[in-house]
Amino acid sequence: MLNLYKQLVLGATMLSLTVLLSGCLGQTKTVTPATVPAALPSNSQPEAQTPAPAAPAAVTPAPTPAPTPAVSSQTVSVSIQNFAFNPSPVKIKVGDSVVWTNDDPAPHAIKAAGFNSATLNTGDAFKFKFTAAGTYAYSCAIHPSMSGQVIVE
Ligand SMILES: [Cu+2]
Repeated sequence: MLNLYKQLVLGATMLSLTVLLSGCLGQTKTVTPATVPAALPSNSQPEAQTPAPAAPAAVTPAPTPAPTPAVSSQTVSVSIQNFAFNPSPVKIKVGDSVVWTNDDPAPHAIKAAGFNSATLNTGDAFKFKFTAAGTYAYSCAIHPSMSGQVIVE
């Protein structure tokens, strides 16, 4: 009677062990396919992020050429020779300057409504910057018959 009971207990433990083992094997099998599809989207994500920083880099140099044509700061030369201004009239843009140089043996001076130079002896120069658009008529303070024009656009 005792031996029969032992055999029953042993058989029961053996059965439960095989159930446990098969249960464990079944669980590891279900875990494995779950990790495979999870790894695929994580690999595709860094590939999609790589071309993304190239877009903001192309936007950065765009605002740079905008302020370039707004400011003009050129200097135009006018020669005073043979009791005349050459060239005249001169056409410039707002922000440009005109430099008058006396290439005559006689002294001259620039006289205008908005600006006046000192007496310019041979080789002397006078520079004026025009900050507003308009037509500026000028003459020589020493020789009133000498006249010239600056057109600021
Ligand atoms: Cu003069």
